[in-house]
Amino acid sequence: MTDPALLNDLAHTLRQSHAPGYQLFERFADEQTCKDMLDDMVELARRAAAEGDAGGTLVAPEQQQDLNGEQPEDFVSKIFRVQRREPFLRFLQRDDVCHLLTAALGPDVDCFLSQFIFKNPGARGQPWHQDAFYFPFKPARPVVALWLAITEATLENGCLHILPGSQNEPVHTHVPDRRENANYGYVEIVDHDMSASQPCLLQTGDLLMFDSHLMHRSTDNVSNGIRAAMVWHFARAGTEDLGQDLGSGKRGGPSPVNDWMPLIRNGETL
Ligand SMILES: O=C(O)CCC(=O)C(=O)O
Repeated sequence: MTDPALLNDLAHTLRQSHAPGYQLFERFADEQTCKDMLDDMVELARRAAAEGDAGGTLVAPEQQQDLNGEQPEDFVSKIFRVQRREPFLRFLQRDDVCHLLTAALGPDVDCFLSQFIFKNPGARGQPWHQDAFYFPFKPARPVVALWLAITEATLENGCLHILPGSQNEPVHTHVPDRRENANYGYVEIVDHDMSASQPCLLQTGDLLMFDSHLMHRSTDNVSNGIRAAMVWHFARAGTEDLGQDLGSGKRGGPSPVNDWMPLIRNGETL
């Protein structure tokens, strides 16, 4: 485990205006942990396809039509609401995850959203956005994400690109992803200069932590292999979810992908 004092310092600076708005923790998870997560999601995708039982999760199909594959998981974009499943919960219960989250958010933390991203060969990237656009919360901040590389992330297989310093921006206008067959919930910032963006080239097990206002995107997977990632989002306990379903474009109900799960109380993982 990384030194708790160091984790504390790194997570603490996440939102400071002079900081880049993100932090990379190399080799945070081991290969077996990443494999366990992928295996669990493959099994779930197959069961959901065969029996119609997604076990309380939400399976979003990849909308891009030119996909090659034989197994159900080859056609999945994301699976939401997975944080209560064993391999994911085990990760969230790590002491160093607790250190990171309490340093960034304080002693009482909920995990309110989780998504496993398959990003199969041919899958579309997610356009420039700020996660805060999807989170109509009171208070609106602090909210942070943990993005775990389940496989290597490269320029070819569609790694993340981030705009350092953009955590200082307000939430910008997001327009619907204009591409044909856009994936569930994809929207795009078109009123900001992204020319200073940087690609996040990651190894399996690398963890990226970032602020909900940080602008980021990912590109299409033009490689022959999968680029998988697991993403969790966290807010302070007691945060009010004002419940607009922005993902499906409907208004007035809670987002079907959110699942508020108490995780840390008084600095201790539950
Ligand atoms: O990993 C990706 O391809 C996109 C993920 C992303 O942008 C997000 O989780 O907000």
